[in-house]
Amino acid sequence: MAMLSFERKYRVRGGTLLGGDMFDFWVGPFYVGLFGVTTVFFTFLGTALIIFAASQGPTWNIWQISIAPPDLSYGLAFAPLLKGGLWQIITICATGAFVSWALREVEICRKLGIGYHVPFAFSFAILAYVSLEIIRPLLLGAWGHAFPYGIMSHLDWVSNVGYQYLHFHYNPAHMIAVTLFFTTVLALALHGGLILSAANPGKGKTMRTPEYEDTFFRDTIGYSIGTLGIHRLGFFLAISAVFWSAVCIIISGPFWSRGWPEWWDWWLNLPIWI
Ligand code: 07D
Ligand code: 07D
Ligand code: U10
Repeated sequence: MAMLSFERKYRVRGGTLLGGDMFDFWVGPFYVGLFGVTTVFFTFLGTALIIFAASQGPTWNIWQISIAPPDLSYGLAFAPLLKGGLWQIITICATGAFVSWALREVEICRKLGIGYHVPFAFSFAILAYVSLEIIRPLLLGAWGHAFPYGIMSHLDWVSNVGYQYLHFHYNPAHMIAVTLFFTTVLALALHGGLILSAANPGKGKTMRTPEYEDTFFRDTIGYSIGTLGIHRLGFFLAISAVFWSAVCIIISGPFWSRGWPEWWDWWLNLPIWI
């Protein structure tokens, strides 16, 4: 890919976390870095193992391929390759690839002299994944509690785990997470809509400045959070949604093993009713 005219200015040496300038170069549009190499290593190994595991299974149907964690009876031990061992190595590769990707983002931020907000946000997605695949199974004492790698089978896992707690919607942290996800989407729709309405008003019309954007919301709801503020809010909403998702699954099992509707009995048991 041709180098864009402005890239020469921004493609500077330095800012690496590890490895000095060993891999401090670009291939086409991509910055490499030591963590680019580790990303490629873990991704290739992980993907190859997924393909190998699929080759041992009953189907090549993309929707039905499923690489399951070991049976609960293995507890936290290593399992034979075809009995969940592959799942265990794939999990190491996936975690290695996600963390490498985040660290490569950090190096790029350092080169550009910008904040670490993007890798910080991505680290919340990694936290959610690690909560599901590592932290919760560790707390429950068996890798068999983790979700399997398969497009439909991971949905079966979500549904099964949901019904294990009778009615997952009654999980209070799930409620907070769902509300935050919905609010994130509302905020993005409002923001995208507002920016387009001012910056892209249609042929022949003049583009409007941020004061118009502020005024729209002051006229409508009496308050404008401002042009920087809406990005802070979006960032906060999105990472909070994922944070509360991690909380909702970690408490299910390790800290609450009955149905979630029952958790609300604390309300009926308040001394004020007696
Ligand atoms: C749009 C960025 C692009 C990413 C894409 C996903 C793979 C998997 C692997 C065949 C928004 C690439 C997919 C690399 C191929 C194999 C072995 C991101 C965008 C396009 N899920 N989930 C999907 C993952 C979990 C749930 C789709 C991953 C939890 C539900 C896709 C993980 C729970 C539904 C997918 C993960 C859960 C989905 C679309 C990891 C709770 C759907 C994802 C690593 C979070 C939806 C058939 C998307 C669907 C869906 C991937 C974890 C629930 C296959 C990689 C266990 C209820 N999930 N998921 O657009 O259609 O994300 O499923 O944690 O309804 Mg899932
Ligand atoms: C885990 C993804 C991490 C991804 C990473 C990157 C690649 C590279 C490459 C594209 C967390 C992967 C990258 C592979 C790809 C290329 C090139 C994100 C992760 C690191 N629920 N529920 C949630 C709702 C019900 C249940 C979360 C709604 C039922 C269980 C969210 C409803 C029952 C679990 C949520 C609903 C049930 C959840 C998911 C409605 C089932 C979880 C978001 C409207 C009968 C999961 C941490 C998330 C969770 C979770 C929403 C219904 C069960 C808040 C809106 C009642 C068991 N549900 N749910 O966490 O908290 O993303 O996971 O009914 O485990 Mg739920
Ligand atoms: C935002 C914004 C803003 C902008 C923006 C954006 C947010 C202020 C200024 C950005 C937003 C968009 C562009 C909108 C669209 C985005 C989404 C909908 C999000 C989802 C994104 C995707 C689905 C795209 C995913 C694509 C990826 C992850 C790229 C894949 C990259 C690679 C394969 C190469 C990665 C490079 C590495 C690891 C470094 C090392 C590189 C090399 C050694 C050389 C290159 C090597 C290869 C190509 C081979 C590597 C192979 C790998 C990794 C494994 C592949 C394995 C297979 C089996 C295929 O706010 O406004 O505007 O723009």
